[in-house]
Amino acid sequence: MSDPMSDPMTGFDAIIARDQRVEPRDEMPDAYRATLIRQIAQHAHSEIIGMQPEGYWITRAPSLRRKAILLAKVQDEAGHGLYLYAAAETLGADRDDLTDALMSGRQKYSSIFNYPSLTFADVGVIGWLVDGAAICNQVPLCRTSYGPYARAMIRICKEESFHQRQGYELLMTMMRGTGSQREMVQDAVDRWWWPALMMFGPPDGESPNSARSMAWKIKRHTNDELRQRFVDMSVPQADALGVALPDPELRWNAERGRHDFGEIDWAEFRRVVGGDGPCNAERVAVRRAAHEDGAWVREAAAAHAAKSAGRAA
Ligand code: FAQ
Repeated sequence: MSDPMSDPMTGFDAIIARDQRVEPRDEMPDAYRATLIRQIAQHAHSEIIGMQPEGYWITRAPSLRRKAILLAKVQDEAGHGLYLYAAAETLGADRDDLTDALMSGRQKYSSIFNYPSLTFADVGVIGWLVDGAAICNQVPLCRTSYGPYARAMIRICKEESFHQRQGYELLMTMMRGTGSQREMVQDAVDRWWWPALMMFGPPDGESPNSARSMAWKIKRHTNDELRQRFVDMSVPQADALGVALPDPELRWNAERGRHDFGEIDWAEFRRVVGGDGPCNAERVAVRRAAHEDGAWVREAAAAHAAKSAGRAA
């Protein structure tokens, strides 16, 4: 490690080189700020839109226990969205503008949430695979170079670990149940496996942001590295569960010490990210309706704040 006293580098470059954290008060290149706002906003939007596929099942959960667990999980996702929006605000982003960017399609959210949740087994598979992929991608973000984002990720990752376990536990229970329950689980795994692999983003050769984000230590691993890690992690979990992963090319490669896996349908990924997935229109419409329905809450909160400020003055 370099000695800060004899290191001629100062400012932003020095913070990055010494693996310290950039804080909101520090000077930073405009492009660093813009990249972070893009990534953090996309991440926040994903958490908020991500409440929908599971939220649908809250009133349909098969028992009070399952309903309470699911309600808590979906509430956690709302909380993650809020921490992340707050982190984006420390970079100068405006919250109303971010909300508008989501609803107008100016900013993206994760492709994964544009797929439907057809049965209650999907709740388990979302926990196992979607939260599992999210953790794999997000644990390294606890060491991302921007302080407020890194600190938000620590708490988010702890909660995502609970989410992943609750999904796996639900699937374990279903796999010990009836034949049709086992079929439901396998069907859900078949539908979510490939979209979960797409969560890690385009292949490294087609990822325009990776090189610069790695140099700035926003990202600590490339998209393909994390995707491979997720595949290697999931195979023994699928075996323990007793489900098959829907990829005939998936096999252990002793030479690489990793699993080989089949080609992802990148045309599907581009379609879904481009707005033409199975549920894109519905997800955005539901978000817009919720925002409009909540207008009176925002107005009341603003009126209350103005009144309190008036009283204090
Ligand atoms: N979907 O150059 P790259 C969760 C975009 S949270 C849609 O590789 P980058 C919790 C990308 O933004 C899930 N768009 O980009 C939960 C870029 O856009 P641009 C969300 C995607 O940023 C669980 C363009 O493509 N997690 O699941 C996707 O270096 C259960 C080029 O890509 C995060 O957001 C995609 N899959 O790497 C909630 C984690 N992939 O520049 C509820 C933080 C890429 O054209 C239930 N984000 N794009 O506007 C990251 O780690 C990174 O942003 C990556 C993409 C790895 C996602």
